[in-house]
Amino acid sequence: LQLERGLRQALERGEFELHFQPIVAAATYRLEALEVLLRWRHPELGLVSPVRFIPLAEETGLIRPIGDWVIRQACRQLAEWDCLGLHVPRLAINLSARQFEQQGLIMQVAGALAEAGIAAGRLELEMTESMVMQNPSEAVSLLGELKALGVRLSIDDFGTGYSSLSYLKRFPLDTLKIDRSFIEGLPGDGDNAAIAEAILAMARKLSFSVVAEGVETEAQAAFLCAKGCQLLQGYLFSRPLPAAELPAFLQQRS
Ligand code: G
Ligand code: G
Ligand code: MN
Ligand code: NA
Repeated sequence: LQLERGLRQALERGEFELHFQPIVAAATYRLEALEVLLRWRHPELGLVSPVRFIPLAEETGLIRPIGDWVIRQACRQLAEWDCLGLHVPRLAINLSARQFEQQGLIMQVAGALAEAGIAAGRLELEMTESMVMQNPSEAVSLLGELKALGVRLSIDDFGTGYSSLSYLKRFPLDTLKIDRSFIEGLPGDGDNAAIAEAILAMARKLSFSVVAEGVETEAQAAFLCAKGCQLLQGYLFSRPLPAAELPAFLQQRS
C-alpha cells in the first residue's frame, strides 16, 4: 500500500529515470540500439526494480501515464543525443500488457515521435508472446497500425511463452529477442545450444532479425555470431547505463 501511494506521486515528483542497455552488432560490436529500462528512485526505499512496480502499475492503471512518460522521455532523450552529435541508431521500449490493450497507444507513440522530431523507424516496441497471443486477431490489427506508423516491433523473452514461429509470422514483427535463460551456459549447454540454433535457423528462414539477451561471455558471443545471430545484448557489452554515462560508452568504442 505504501508502494502504491508512492507510485501515484512518483511521476509528479520526478522519481522515474530511464536507463539504457546497449544492443550491439555481433560481428563488429558496434552499437545498433539501446533498450530503455525504467527505474524508480524511491526517496526511502532507494532504487525499486520494475519487476516490483510494473505489476502494481498495471493493477492500478498507473501504467498508462507512466508508460506515456517512458515513451515521451525516451524520444526526448534520443533527440537530445542527436543534438549532441552522439550516434544512437535506435531505442527499444518495453510495452506492458495493459498498454498494449489500451485505446490510444498509436496516438501516444505518434505524438511522442512528432513532439521530439524523431523518425518512427528509430523506435522499436518490445512485447511478449503472451501479449500478442492473448487475442491474436486484435493483435494483428493493432500491430498493423503500429507498423504503418513506421516503428519496429519485437518479441521480448522469446521462447518462454507459447507461440510458434510460423504463427508469429502472421504478425508484422521485425525482431525476436531470445530469452536469456536459453543463452545461459552456451556453448557448453547442449540443450540451450540446440534451442538457440533452432530459433536462429527458423528466424532466418522467416526473415526475423534476432537479438540474444543476457550475453555475459566472449564464448557465448562467438557461438551466437557463428550461428548467425546478428545482434547481442548483455553484461559482456554493458549493464544498463544512466543517460549521463552514454557518451563515455560511445567514446570508448569509437
Ligand atoms: O533491467 P531490469 O531489471 O530493469 O528489467 C526488469 C523487467 O522490467 C524486464 O522484464 C523489463 O522488460 C521490465 N521493464 C523495464 N522497463 C520497463 C518499462 O519501461 N515498461 C515496462 N512495461 N516494462 C519494463
Ligand atoms: O525482460 P527484459 O528482457 O526486458 O529484461 C531485461 C532484464 O535483463 C533487465 O533486468 C536487465 O538488467 C537484465 N539483463 C540485461 N543483461 C543481462 C545479462 O547479461 N545478464 C543478466 N543476468 N541479466 C541481464
Ligand atoms: Mn525487454
Ligand atoms: Na527479455
